[in-house]
Amino acid sequence: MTETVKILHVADLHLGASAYEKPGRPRLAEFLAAVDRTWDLAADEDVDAILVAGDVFDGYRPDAEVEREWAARVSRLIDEGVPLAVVPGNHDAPARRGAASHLDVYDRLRLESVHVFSLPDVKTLATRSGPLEVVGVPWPFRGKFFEPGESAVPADADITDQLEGILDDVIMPRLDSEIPTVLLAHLWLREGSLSSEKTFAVGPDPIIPASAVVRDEFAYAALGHLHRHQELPGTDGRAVYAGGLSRISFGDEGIPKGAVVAEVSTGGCSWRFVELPSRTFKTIAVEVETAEEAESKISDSIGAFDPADAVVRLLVRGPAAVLSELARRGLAAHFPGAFGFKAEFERTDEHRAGRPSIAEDATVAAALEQYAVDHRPPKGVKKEEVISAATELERRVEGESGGTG
Ligand SMILES: [Mn+2]
Repeated sequence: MTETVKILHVADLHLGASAYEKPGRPRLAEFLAAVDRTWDLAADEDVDAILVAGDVFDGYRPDAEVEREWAARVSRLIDEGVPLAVVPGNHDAPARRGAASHLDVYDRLRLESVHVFSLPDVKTLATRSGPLEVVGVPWPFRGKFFEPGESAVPADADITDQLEGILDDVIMPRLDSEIPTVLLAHLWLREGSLSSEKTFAVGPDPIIPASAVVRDEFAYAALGHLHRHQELPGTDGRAVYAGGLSRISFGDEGIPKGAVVAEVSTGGCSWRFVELPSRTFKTIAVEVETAEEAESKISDSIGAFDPADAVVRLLVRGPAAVLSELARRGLAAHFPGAFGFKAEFERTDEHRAGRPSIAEDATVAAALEQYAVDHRPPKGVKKEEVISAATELERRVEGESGGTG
């Protein structure tokens, strides 16, 4: 009979992500607690190894605090005798050729039970249940670890070809058929679906077909990058995105977060997804004709939903004059105890050009709110950031003119 190795697969921790943070209320503790719960789950399940499929950090220059806390979590696994394998994701490393990831530090320390794949490679983990082969594929930055082809920027097809070549020529011949093998990769595989309904514009992310990397020799493919937990179609249920550990933004609204516990052998695998607690993101939409009816319509829409600790987005549709009245009043009071709140307005009446709708005595914040109602903010511009920067500027200017020097 063949040995069975039990693994825990997690991805996209994004330690250091700061969306919806407020002064004095950082989110790092929340993201770290999610890692701790995952490690607790691994201990409860008595797994033989933990595989992290990339995006440990939210940025390639993590704060010292973020790095220290990640190191503490790596250290816990060393103490518990659980081997850890990690592939850097697109958030973990700069795109520049030859640039290091902060995760590479753990590779250079040559820790016996900690394995980092800075390049595609195969490593054998010594687990309590016997050896486990891990084929690691870090995020394929265009031109980073692939030789550039004829064009300076390799196309997705070039990256796919080169990745297939590395697997065929370098990695697959080295596999031991007596040992269970898993793939650990941070990749955007074409068959996957995104966490949010929005489609991305063509960007720097190479998208490759699953068939290029999910080989028959792999009992299981532990994937990271797409923040929606899913089993990839056409892979006999062997290729799985863990789907992220924490809800970061509204793209994660309603999507379960957690880890996958899998049992793998040379004969195949079985796995199950374990949902772990994560912050609630909730969108509430209302349409109003008058400012007077807004209160009751919003209350009705909230219903039994408890906003405590949630991040709430209130979408209000209505005539511009009503929206600007509501923006002036502020709507956050409807959601006591919410961790984060934002209101978004969509006008239902025609925009009459040349009609100024910003009051002369409006504050900068109110004027920008109204501007955002009248005009769609340019792509990539976040209304909240502009308002917060403008408010800070206003505060500083006032502070200077009335300050004590
Ligand atoms: Mn990613």
